[in-house]
Amino acid sequence: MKLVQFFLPGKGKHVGLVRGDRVLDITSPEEGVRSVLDLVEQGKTAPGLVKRAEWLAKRLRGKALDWPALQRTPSRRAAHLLMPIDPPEVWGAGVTYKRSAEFRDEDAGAAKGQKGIYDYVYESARPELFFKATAARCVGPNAPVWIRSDSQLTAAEPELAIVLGVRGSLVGFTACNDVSAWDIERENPLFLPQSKIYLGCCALGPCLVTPDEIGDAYALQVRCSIIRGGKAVFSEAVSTSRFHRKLEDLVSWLLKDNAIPAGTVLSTGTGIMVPNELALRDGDQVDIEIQGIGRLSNPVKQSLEPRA
Ligand code: DO4
Ligand code: MG
Repeated sequence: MKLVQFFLPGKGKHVGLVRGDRVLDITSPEEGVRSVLDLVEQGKTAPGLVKRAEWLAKRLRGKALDWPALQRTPSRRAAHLLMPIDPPEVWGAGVTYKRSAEFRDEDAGAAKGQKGIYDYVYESARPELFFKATAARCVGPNAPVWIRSDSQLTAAEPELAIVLGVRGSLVGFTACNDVSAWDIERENPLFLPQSKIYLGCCALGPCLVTPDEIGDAYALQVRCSIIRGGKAVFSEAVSTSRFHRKLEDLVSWLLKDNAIPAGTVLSTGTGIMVPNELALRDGDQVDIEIQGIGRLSNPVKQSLEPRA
């Protein structure tokens, strides 16, 4: 099952179930369903979520919209996609692919053959988990992701993300751009939170796909393209078969001595490292396409001064 959130002019946020090229409106304030987060809280687990959404679709026989028509620049005057869930929390996992560990250690100046901090974490039983964002810091499809005003080297990090239900059950998958100010991260590892967490640091979408529909989560192609001046200046793909951990393992570390609310998103780390020369620029567009999920497209904006 694929679920989305979309905006309707004059009405606000609605919940949709994607069926082919159509999106069935399954919003039901009477049933307490105004958002995908409401559905996740009610369904609790993936089967519960699917059952609840199907029940609403059958009962409401709501209006259907055109899926391609929702894929447009957000505007108050036209229906458009929103992020597929408003996550109470977004967490990130790091160095979960060898490429991410090698690239980061090289850039941190670790001598060849020597274990750097990233290689250490790649091999360690304890994964790197960091707080990434709240819903207010995230954007949905076709809305701008931001380069912070004090960064000259911000990169896209294309990642498969999982959505958690109650007590850490896995209820869905989505695509995430863990936009990161690498220059700030490289200056000192203690600056990581500032490289990761700021307004517009995270894009999610285009939909939430439940586990029954995604198939093998360890065999998905993730592709990232950067479009500049109408041309793709970067396009690379990785398979999640190169993911070094198990999703359940990441979730169990996240839940240790921690209260993780339903609807939390955990982004699982990048296996594609965009070269430094292709750091994001104002006006770029980042496309992240994940097999079974679809394409998450976002324009890039440079913040010129700190925003309130
Ligand atoms: O350790 C820094 C961040 C790692 C990360 O975001 C990733 O590997 O995707
Ligand atoms: Mg990342």
